[in-house]
Amino acid sequence: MTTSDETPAVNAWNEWDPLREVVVGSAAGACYEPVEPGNRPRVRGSDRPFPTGPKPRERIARAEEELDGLAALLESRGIVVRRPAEHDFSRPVSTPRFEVANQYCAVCPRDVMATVGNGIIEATMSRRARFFEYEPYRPLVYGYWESDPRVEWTVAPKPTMGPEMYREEFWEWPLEERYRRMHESEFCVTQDQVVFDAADMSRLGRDIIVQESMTTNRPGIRWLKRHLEPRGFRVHPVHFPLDHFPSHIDCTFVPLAPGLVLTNPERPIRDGERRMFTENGWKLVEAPQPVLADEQMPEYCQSSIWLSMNVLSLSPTTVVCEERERPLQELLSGMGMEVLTVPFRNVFEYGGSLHCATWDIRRDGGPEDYFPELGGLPELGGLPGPGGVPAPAGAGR
Ligand code: DAV
Repeated sequence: MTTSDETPAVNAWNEWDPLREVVVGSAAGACYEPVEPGNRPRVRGSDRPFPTGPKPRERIARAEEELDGLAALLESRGIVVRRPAEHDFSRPVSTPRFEVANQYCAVCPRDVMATVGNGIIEATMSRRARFFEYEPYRPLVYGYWESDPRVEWTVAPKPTMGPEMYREEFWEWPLEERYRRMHESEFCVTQDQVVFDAADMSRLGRDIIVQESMTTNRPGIRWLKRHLEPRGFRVHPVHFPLDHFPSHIDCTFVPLAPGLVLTNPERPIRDGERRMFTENGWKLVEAPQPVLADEQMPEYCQSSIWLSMNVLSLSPTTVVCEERERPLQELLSGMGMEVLTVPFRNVFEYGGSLHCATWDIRRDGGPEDYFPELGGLPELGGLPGPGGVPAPAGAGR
């Protein structure tokens, strides 16, 4: 891993600057996600029990072929592509506080790993089966960390994932109850420990938005705030009250370029939270209806049809979309963007599409302020970043 003198080995400040290096997930060894207090996977349109253990070889091969296809497309554009190490997901996890029969997969690095500026953050995760999901990425993390002293590596505090961390009755609430509670942001995880998945975060230069969800609680957001604000970021919690099962922000609110966010028409952002964007001249553009109806989604897929908008930006003007999502492709081309496509539907049952299945390591660009009207930008510090100077002792709060 060699890098130029100027750009640190790890450098990504937003979702859209020109992409230079990326990790693409792998379906090798993937298992069905187990039923656990933080997750009740269901077979779509059926009461059959959800399968357990390793996924069949052919299903894995179909997904891996599409992941390889994405990797090849990115390489053809001159982007360095890395893949996770092998990991035995069929092994149970047992800690002093819980046991789970098997793990999940390394298809979605986005859920676990975040690049924020010149730092890598490993999320706490919110589900037992994903407790050790950082492991397949560790050889890469060591590589980046060893190759460049400017790279900061942070592991967020692991929660116990014991029974006290979950509110199991959440899964039994009837829809009316959920509707009544939609503004409370109380889901299957309690507020007693720090919990977040990396995919609830979205990077907009010096501003980071974090969705409160089934996979990220208020202490999780507080931890990110207290970690990132002394390093020069502003961290903003965001909410999408009409999403009754929120998990990961990247099928809901997807920044594509400075001043431009693709939004989910079924999940508007909470009123007061929209202002930050409109007052800073940002445009929120609604994604078109996805081509697949709910009953056409793969039967083991736990995500919504809005995987359609889970796109990967290669630059502010180039975006990768799923091959069959024509309405979205037309919208984006109509806005002057170059749209690249790959088939990706066999990846859906592994929890995500193009954004979920990638983790950007290096993009051009630096710590821009895209929200000048917010004011009160903290000093860039802590990280020995582009300025090269670490923050003075006591700069944290
Ligand atoms: O809207 O179905 C999917 C998130 C995938 N990691 C949704 C969220």
